[in-house]
Amino acid sequence: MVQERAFPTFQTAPAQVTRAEGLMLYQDMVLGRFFEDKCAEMYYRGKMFGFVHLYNGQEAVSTGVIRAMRPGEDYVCSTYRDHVHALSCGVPAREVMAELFGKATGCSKGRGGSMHLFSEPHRLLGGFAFIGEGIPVATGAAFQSKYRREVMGDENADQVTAAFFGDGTTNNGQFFECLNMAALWKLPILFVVENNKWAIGMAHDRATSQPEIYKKASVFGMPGYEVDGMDVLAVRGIAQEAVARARAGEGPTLIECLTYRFRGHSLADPDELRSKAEKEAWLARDPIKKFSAYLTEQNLADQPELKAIEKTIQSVVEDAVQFAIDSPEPDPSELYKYIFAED
Ligand SMILES: Cc1ncc(C[n+]2csc(CCOP(=O)(O)OP(=O)(O)O)c2C)c(N)n1
Ligand SMILES: [Mg+2]
Repeated sequence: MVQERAFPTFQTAPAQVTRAEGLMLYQDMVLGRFFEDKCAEMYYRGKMFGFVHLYNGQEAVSTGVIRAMRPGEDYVCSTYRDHVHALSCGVPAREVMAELFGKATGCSKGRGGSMHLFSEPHRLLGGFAFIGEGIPVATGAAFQSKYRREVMGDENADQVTAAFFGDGTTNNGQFFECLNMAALWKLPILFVVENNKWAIGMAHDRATSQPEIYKKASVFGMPGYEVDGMDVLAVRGIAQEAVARARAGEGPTLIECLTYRFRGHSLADPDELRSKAEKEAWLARDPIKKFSAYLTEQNLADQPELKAIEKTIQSVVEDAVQFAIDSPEPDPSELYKYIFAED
């Protein structure tokens, strides 16, 4: 059994939220969870093809970071585990579901599928099948913001970029090269590690010489934080600080979110390698249950209100499925369309 990393004492007090912010964060996490549960159902009913990687358990990271940014203006770069990042960015559930069904109405016009979600209006730079592939893309996006602002004099070019990737990916070269460049050029970027302890069936502690990933920031002279990735307010607090620093021209931040995926690596993974005890310990930290309890304890919402949100989201997800079913397949005569930007 993999030894459990001691849960650290986190540096920041939880961010204070208003009732409206709290409900917005709750809604976003519930959307991520319900959408993914529905994906599993549709996958096993043969509606989706290829690999489908779900995000259940990690919702506080997507919501905590992306909802601390300016959706539609700031850039987000994801991985193959990208559906929930897309939803937090504001890509409509209909367009994400249709993409997973390979339909022409999908956000990537049915050309991408699960691992290649993309949305120009929502500044979603992509899901990427290769691990680490998005890190240089995100670094480039951050570079262009800074270049437009400082070299071309565009004062509106103050966008921040967030690059999401897993623990396993931090052993790849792109991670180190991009951290170096981002620190050197003080790029406006958040490197967000979703440390869910596993890279498919490889335990993080067995694959890396220094399992505390946030410490790797220090060799680049960059701030590095570890945060409870099951606590949306803790993630949000750290993300807000990092976004403010990036926007002020003070450069990048590495944020290591300690989290866990509640399902197997992909829907094709029987998930037999992780121990029952480990899974149960992390299930008890479910970020949605934790935040629901917080909202009611703080009198920001009551149970019927939260149930009403869940009901609304359930219908959003059902509607997305119906939309995907009713949508047309891409037209084979348009196979070469959308290969170049001018299309
Ligand atoms: C360059 C490259 N090498 C290997 C793979 C095969 N692969 C797919 S997922 C994965 C593990 C990644 O784990 P992690 O970064 O922790 O992300 P998680 O799946 O846990 O979110 C690997 C090695 C790949 N997709 N790309
Ligand atoms: Mg991982």
